[in-house]
Amino acid sequence: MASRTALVYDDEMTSHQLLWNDPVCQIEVPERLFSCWEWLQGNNLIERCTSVPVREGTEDEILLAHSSDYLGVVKNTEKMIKEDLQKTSAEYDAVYFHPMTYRCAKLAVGATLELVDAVVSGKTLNGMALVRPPGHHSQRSAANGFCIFNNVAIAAKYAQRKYGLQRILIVDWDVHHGQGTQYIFSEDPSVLYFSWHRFEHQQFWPSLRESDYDAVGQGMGRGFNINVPWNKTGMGNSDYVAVFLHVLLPLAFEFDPELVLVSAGYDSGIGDPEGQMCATPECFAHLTHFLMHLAKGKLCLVLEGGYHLRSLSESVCMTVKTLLGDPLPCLSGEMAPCLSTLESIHNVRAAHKPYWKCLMYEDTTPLQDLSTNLDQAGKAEFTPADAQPLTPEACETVNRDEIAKTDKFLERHMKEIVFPTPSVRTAAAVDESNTLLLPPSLQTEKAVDRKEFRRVISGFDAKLVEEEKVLTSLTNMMTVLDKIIRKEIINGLALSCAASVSSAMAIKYCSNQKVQKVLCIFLGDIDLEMDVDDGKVLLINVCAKPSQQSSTKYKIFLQWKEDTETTTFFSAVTGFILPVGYSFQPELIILAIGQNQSLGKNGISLLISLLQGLAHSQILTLIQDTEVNLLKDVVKPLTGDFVPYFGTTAPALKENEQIIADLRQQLQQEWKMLQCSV
Ligand code: Q9C
Ligand code: ZN
Repeated sequence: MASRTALVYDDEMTSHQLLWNDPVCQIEVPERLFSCWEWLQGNNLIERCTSVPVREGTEDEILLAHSSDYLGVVKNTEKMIKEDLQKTSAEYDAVYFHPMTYRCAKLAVGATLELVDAVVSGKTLNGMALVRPPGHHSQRSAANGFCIFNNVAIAAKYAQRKYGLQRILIVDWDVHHGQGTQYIFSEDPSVLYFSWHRFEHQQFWPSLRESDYDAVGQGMGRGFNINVPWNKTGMGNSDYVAVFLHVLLPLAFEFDPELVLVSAGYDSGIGDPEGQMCATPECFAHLTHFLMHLAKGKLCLVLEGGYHLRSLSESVCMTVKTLLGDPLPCLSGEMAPCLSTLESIHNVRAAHKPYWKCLMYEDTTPLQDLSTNLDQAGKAEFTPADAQPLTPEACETVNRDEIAKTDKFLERHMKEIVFPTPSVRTAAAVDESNTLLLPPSLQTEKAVDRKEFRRVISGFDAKLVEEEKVLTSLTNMMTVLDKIIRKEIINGLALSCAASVSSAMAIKYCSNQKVQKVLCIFLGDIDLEMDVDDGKVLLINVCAKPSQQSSTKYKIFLQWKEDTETTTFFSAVTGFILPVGYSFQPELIILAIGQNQSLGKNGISLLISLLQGLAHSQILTLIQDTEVNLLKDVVKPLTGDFVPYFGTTAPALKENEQIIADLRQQLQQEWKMLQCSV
């Protein structure tokens, strides 16, 4: 059976290389590809993917995004001697040509298009192309920034032409601005282009005015170009996730793409000499995971930059593992975006307010140049030594030391964050009569009678549990929960005749088993007082009836109306539940579905799927037996077989959005990832 993830690679693309001394271009080396491949091999990831052979992109395909004059120029370099190659290279900014450049650039295009074919045709669900030279700086008639042909731009045009796609999202997480891609689609509303990039108030290369947040697209394309400038270096996991949650995802869900292409540059990762950012490899697992929830999962990643070999390779492995559906490592580090990030988020949201329904109730105007005056806004610390000119030899030494430092950090770090994946993903415990509702592939658990279980149960109000039926459903639940805690399974589900009692007892059991932090999301009416006062449990109750109690740090009531629009649902998930979850950093999640929950099947599936970015994907789902019709919608995301689809959405009612905005306002000092403004 073909694997769900395509991998496109050919080592011939390592033959393009720099033939002379050039300090600007020397980081773009063939080892970048070799290294990724070796690390994928070392992690046994290659055999888990569907291998797709590369081909050359044709002239017609290249002409989808480039002029024939420019194609001619590149073609001519094939026969050139070194001096002429050097001369042609000098006509462009930060580019080198080699006799094999034309061939490799054609292979990079062809590899990308083969990936698009595999994914759009449905042969695979998603995939990655490891290519050189990269593409996103390349323009209609110009090479730029190591890029010859714009692989991703050509891919978008190709997918439109060949498959008639009407909405394509391009996510450019490379640390540089893909100005080439921006130019190609700036007037095109059928391609939504998102790029974040090191900008430093236009001081950083390519230092363009049009890389700022107020470049939103032109003509018909207004609103379809999203730039998030990084005005400081040292941005890390929380900054990246905050921008995804508060900028990219809301707009992307509303845009409703049919295909997602990623300009996957890893120079935004830790240790990269160009980016000077701090995002650790597992961050790319989370970014990938978020994007897997768009376009029915059709996701194609194409390598762009990334110059620290180990950081690049670890991050590529994280990306591919996530595409394959493996559980995600937790994000490390304190989860709070820095001030400069908040300012950028605020500004992009304000600039895009006229074009997107999900931003229509923002009351914001751009904060012009605020962070220049905010000295505390930055994260990275620079010693004066960084500012002094160094001799080439001294530079070499500093660089070598820097590289080694990150190598060492990553060696330790990856050991800390990755834990062995249980061989069984999902298990379920339901009573006999409901076993038939489960897919036959699912591992089913028989309740076991254990001393620890009885101890937990006996600690509860006796009349709650005197019934035989209740007792069985509680033991069912604890059997599954216990396996999750012991890491024998990743996630599980249990039917319960009293979801409130089951949740309370699951929480108690976790505490007995020394699980430090539990996120409990309860959908529907809770009919008993839940004790969450020790700070180890965070309870979010999404419930139709307005709560008598007001929300506190560890007990949050989110009022939900039966007819609440999908738009509001997305903003509740990306703008509230996930930010709170990412701030809390739970070790385990309990999701309970009780009576009178009003989210809808598709919504519940999406929520369960996205929550798997937290807590090493360890999640116990409890379903009240009256809601047994939701079983299928719970199992799918747990087993990794959920393909989200919502279609286009209507604008939200202000009063519904207001409920979320008020809660965010109230809690953003406690849960810092909720912040989306300064
Ligand atoms: N003073 C990619 O990451 N730096 N390209 C130029 C000139 C060029 C990066 C500095 C960086 C190009 C695909
Ligand atoms: Zn780059």
